[in-house]
Amino acid sequence: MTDKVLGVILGGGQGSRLSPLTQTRSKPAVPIAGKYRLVDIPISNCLNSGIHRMFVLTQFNSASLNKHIKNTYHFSHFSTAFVDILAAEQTVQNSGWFQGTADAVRQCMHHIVSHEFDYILILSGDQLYQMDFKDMIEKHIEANAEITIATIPVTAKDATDFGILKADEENMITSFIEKPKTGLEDWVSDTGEEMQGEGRNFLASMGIYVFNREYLINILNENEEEKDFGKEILPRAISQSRVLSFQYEGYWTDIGNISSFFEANLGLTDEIPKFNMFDSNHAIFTRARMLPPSKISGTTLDKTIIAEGCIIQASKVEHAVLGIRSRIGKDTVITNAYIMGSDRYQTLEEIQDETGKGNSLIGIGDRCFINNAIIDKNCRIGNDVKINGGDHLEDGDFELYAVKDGIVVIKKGAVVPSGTVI
Ligand code: ADQ
Ligand code: ADP
Repeated sequence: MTDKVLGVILGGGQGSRLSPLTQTRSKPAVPIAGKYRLVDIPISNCLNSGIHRMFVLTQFNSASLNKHIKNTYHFSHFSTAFVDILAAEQTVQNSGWFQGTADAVRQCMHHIVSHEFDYILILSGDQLYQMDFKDMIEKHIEANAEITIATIPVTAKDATDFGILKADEENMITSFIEKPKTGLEDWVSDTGEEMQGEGRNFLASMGIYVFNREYLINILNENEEEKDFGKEILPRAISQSRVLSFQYEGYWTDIGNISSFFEANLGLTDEIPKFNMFDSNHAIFTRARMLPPSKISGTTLDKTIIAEGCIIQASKVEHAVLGIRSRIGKDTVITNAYIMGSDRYQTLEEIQDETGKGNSLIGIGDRCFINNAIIDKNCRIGNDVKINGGDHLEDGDFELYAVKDGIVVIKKGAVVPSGTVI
């Protein structure tokens, strides 16, 4: 049945909420959990569900995204599987960017329809979850629905950030509102005893949709002025067709902004993380890099994830994710931080040469203190640098770093001189 499904991953608009991580790369290429990229999550969910053909739609066709997809997702010549990137492109009919999620799919339709499929699975590119889409597609077919929306119970506090809906006793959606700002009391649903016990009384759209092929083609063609699924296409569809709610109760989180991105990454260091990277039935695929094992000396480690190829001499690392090829100098203390690592090692000659000139090396130097921070790739943090994020810092965007919700984000490739205090 999943061979009749084509996956479409919405790779992101401008990604401004994740800036400065998206300053030099597209959103799907943002590194997470020390060794993966955001786009690996929906792609892995598709592959684990038996969906082997998918497109990634992106506004910016960055070199790093292309390289990652090309180097990671290889399939046999005898299989029909593929993961292809479709970037916003100028055509005779269209000169602009994707104007919204539905517009992105509409503009790529001429590529999409050249494949055979009965159902199209539309996914967001910025969510952390492990879901088997087979169940959802089965329910969609059984219910003879035109569209199925995956839904999850949320609290009143979260409800204003999502599409909220109500369904009848057969789970057919009767009404839908995108990100309601007022009148929330009219949108309470019976989400079951367990969810109600947690105060999760509202059914939110997860931004995961199954559409019947012809239905999607027609609704997009007939309503060309409608650019967005959540704001326009879905409310229209619900008023005129069979739209099913598929309720999901596993772990799922939207990682659209810096603080949710930070929390999602550090959450992986919990004793039993809600997102389980160690589950071989839901493996997360990424590029195989053949890096050496990590080398650690003189360090007290607690609640920390360390990717491959790191060289760590810090005195303490606590509640942190250290990405591939991270290098951390002596007597440095790192707490509550995501260090993304780097793309290469420096040679011994280069290290000698740079040290002789008094330059900082790739990685983090000696005697530094780093707390509440994200250090993007390839940064050179000198010695005796103090980076202490927290509520005492005001949000702002500077040359080397930005502060968002008290989290300091050091920009990719930034050179932070010895002795700097942030
Ligand atoms: P949002 O996530 O706020 O709400 P949106 O900004 O439209 O909706 O993004 C959906 C996905 O599409 C994201 O992965 C985003 O990066 C991507 N995207 C956005 N604009 C794009 C463009 N122009 N080109 C390509 N990709 C683009 C949506 C639904 C809500 C639902 C939440 C759940 O509208 O109803 O509750 O998802 O997270
Ligand atoms: P990002 O991961 O930050 O989006 P890219 O994917 O574009 O960045 O860069 C990663 C790739 O670039 C790595 O595979 C690495 O081989 C290469 N790379 C980046 N910087 C350098 C450099 N200074 N020297 C050699 N290779 C580099």
